[in-house]
Amino acid sequence: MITVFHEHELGHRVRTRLSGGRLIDAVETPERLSALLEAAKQCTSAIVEPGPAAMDVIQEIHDRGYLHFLETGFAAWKERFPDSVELRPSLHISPYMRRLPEDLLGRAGYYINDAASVLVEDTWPAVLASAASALEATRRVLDGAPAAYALCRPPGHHAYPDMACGYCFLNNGAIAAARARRSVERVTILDVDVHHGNGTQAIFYGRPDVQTISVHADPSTTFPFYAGYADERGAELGEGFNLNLPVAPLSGDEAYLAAVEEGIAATRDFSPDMVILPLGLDASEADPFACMRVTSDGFARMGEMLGAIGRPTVIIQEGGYPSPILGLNLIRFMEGFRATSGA
Ligand code: Q9C
Ligand code: ZN
Repeated sequence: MITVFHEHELGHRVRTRLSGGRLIDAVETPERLSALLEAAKQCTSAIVEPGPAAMDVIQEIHDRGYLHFLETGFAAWKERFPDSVELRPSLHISPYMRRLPEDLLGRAGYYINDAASVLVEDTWPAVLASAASALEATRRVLDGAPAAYALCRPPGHHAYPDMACGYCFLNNGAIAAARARRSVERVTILDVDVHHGNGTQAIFYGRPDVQTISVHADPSTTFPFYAGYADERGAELGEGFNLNLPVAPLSGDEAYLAAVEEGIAATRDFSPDMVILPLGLDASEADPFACMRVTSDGFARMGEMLGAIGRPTVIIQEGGYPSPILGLNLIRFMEGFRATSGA
């Protein structure tokens, strides 16, 4: 299996993170990508650079005004606040107020869900490169590779059509699914990041052609809090095609892998032509978010279980933050995946 990666993904250097009312060091850093890239060199066959991102596919998922804001918002922010290095709004829309204003700060609060989703100087090239990696990996699998790994950063699964959320700007997994749907009929997105794939769920909530499944820490205790519950099953034509599998916080391998197994059973029932696998490694026992206690052996077993689905698979990097075993967890996952899929 190849890894797809573009060096522009190493841009987008956000310095800070707001946690418990304190501004502390960021964790969604270029350094986490470097650690994953070193691991990918050890456990995949080659590192391949993607071609340019297909804007027409990105526009199938994302709103034009939002894309324009991502592309131009930081430069306009710099003009208004010359000494600022991070575009981070101090207010946001709510269910009670959701008009799109003209003002830049107003638009920032419209298009950005939370304090985690910060725009800096080179955010746009980084998010485009991240989506380009997802698209290139998808193209290779459509062309006959059994699997490909898109080393995407920034991650994507929290991003909505018109809203950045939880470090995510463009929903790489959804963009991959949109590309896949041009060539195949049925796609499953099976998300094992420790946080609910809320953006992905919303994008496909009314659709029966893209099944969305997410295994994650129970949102009643864990970000993104406001979605990801088991009773969210899809709407209208999409009813029954969204499956949430919340796991009690701080669970270990057995509980997390039991939920993954349930997701795999639902995938098999759907019988997709392609599986898109948003792979977060942040369920790790060593992850700084400390939501779950999955071990490196657990990631190896997860890889074995997911490889055994036996469908063409695009693995898309989501979360997973700096720890001494971040790279090891990717290596162990890939070893497991290869053992059962042959990819
Ligand atoms: N103290 C991904 O893993 N932080 N995003 C919430 C609560 C947001 C995680 C802070 C976590 C987002 C792709
Ligand atoms: Zn996550």
